[in-house]
Amino acid sequence: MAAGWEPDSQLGLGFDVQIRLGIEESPSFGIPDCPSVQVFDRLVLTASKILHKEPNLVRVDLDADDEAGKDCRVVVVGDVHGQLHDVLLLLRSAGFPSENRFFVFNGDYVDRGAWGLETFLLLLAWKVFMPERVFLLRGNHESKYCTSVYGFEQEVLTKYGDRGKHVYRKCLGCFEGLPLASIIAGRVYTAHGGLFRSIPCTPSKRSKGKKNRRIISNPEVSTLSLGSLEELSKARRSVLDPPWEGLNLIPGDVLWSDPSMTPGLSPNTERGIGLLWGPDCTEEFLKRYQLKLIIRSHEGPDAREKRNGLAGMDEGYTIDHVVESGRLITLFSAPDYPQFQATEERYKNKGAYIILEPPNFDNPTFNSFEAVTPRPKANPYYDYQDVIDSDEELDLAAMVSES
Ligand SMILES: [Mn+2]
Repeated sequence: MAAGWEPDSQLGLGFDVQIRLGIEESPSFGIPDCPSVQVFDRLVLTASKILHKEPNLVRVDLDADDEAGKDCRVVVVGDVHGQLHDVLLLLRSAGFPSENRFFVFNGDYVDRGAWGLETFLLLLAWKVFMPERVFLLRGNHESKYCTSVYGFEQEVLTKYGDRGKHVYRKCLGCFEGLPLASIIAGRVYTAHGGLFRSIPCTPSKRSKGKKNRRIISNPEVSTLSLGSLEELSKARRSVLDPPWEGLNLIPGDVLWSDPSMTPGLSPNTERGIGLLWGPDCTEEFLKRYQLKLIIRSHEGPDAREKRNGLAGMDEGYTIDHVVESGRLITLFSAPDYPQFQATEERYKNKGAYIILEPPNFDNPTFNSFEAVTPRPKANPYYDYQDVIDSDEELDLAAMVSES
């Protein structure tokens, strides 16, 4: 730990975890041991307190007219999925967070890759260290359902042994605090999945005598309309499993939706949750809020292989919609994804991050990067032979019976 810092201070805590994770000590990308349960508890408690206080829609305000704002940059990062070695490469390439370098992460820190826990803790350490510079949004994988299928739960249980359940529970609690979306410099909207529907205000119906009351709101396809930032701000985000009904539809959409080349809004039948939205919706959203750019993530090379009319993810990003008011971009930051594959032929995709610069922060610079080689060896924490590649065909029936 750096000399002169109180061990219990936030600065000390952030660096303590980083050092334990080998950030400063293993330039060879060796993957270190996880921090002790004691350090884990302190980090997660401190980070959770900060995260839960943030609004659903965090505003990353930069003022280029301000002397300090002139030199600021914002780095936007997409899915990283537990590929710690590639995250470290990304951070070294983009530069670590600093007074002038902001970071917005678009979620999906865990699952599939073997170091979801280390990745998440590293980012939490940065959050604690620089809460006004590092913003961590939630991805659809920061949920109980996904982590039970795609490896993170098993990873934690394996790495922490008899304290594993405790650690996993604390991680889920922390996921609940992650905000859903950001607005950067008043011009750029970012979220893991993207746009979301409006929820018509129908009074919730109680079915008398039944314990399991449900908010009845099942809008017909024809009544789907684009939601507002006000609705997003009011949504309840502390629901971890894919929220698929009532007022919780908004977080579900923000985390699970995908763009489409077909105009309008429609249910995302491929994923079983969220929406598909067309270029007209991108235009409507940008225009309504005088935005220039939407940066969303959520689709890797596997997902893109099956999407008609949308580009592949070879370079780690795609420009999906170009409309009058601006653009819609998909950003994916896990190169050579997924870490474990059943087939011999790999996608060999690059990962990418985006840099937004003054004066307007709305003209993105794309930085594609190759995966770290040689690929560090690890064992998977899920049955990747049997689990489908992308997050499709969500098993809603299983979720209902579990909850
Ligand atoms: Mn995702």
